[in-house]
Amino acid sequence: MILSEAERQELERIAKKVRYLILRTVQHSGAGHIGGPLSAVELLVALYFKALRIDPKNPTWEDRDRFILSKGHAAVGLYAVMALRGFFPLEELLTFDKGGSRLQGHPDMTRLPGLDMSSGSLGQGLSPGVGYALGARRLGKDFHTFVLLGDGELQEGMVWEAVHTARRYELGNLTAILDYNGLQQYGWRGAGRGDRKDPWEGLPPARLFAAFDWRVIEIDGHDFDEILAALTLARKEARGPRPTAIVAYTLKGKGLSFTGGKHAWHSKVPSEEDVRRAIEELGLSPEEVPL
Ligand SMILES: Cc1ncc(C[n+]2csc(CCOP(=O)(O)OP(=O)(O)O)c2C)c(N)n1
Repeated sequence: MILSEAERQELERIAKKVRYLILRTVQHSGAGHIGGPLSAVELLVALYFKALRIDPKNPTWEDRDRFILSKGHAAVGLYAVMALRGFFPLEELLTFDKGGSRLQGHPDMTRLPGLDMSSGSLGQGLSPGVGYALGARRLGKDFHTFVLLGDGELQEGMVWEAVHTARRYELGNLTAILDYNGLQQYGWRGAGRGDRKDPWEGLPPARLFAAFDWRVIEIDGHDFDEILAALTLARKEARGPRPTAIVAYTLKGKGLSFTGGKHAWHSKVPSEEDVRRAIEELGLSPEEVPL
């Protein structure tokens, strides 16, 4: 066990607040994603509250760890975590997806300090991750680069070019985290779109990363101890030649009875009633529901 009981409880409390903030923000803006952000909550909380070397007061610090949300449609989850971590005021979440806002529907690094890459066009985050990791090696810096991917986006060929390049340049200082919830925008088999097959059936991503000689760690992506153990291990061998892939098994829409495992919530806008129900299910007190 990596965490004390008190630390685990604290992280779980933060995760509940993040889930509420995701629903409230999307309900308020009238647009956004729910399922993908909810499945990545524990991964994002573990990164921003424990694993990443960052300073919210100095978001452009040269020696900070780099984090790229390659599954950029989960931006609202990242913003909720960054707000709670002190990068910007919580109320700013209510500007989400508005024209002049720093919090665009997909991350825009030219607007919000603290973002290391703009993303949203799936498949493009690992390549700049390779760039950061290679840059660190060439400059003799010890920051680590983490990239969060969705399983659907693994269908983009550019991901695999980056997977190959990272091993070819021996980037042990690069870690890809796969939010493997098994659902994409429209789900798969029998999900209302005919009989399309899960593209990874018979081709488990863990095996594919291993085939490129990455170090692969498989975890429960909602278990803070497992997540933090994997992130610690990934950083430990950063001087070595093998990048690390953390394959995190998750549930799309995790945390609420009406969203869990339901691809229909990929980008559905919650009603006020949905938000009220979420607050109740999460067991949040009035002070924990600030917006
Ligand atoms: C290149 C590209 N094609 C399509 C989309 C539209 N889109 C956004 S999210 C998504 C599904 C992504 O599935 P997955 O990577 O598994 O993410 P998650 O289930 O974690 O939300 C699609 C098709 C996009 N953003 N970029």
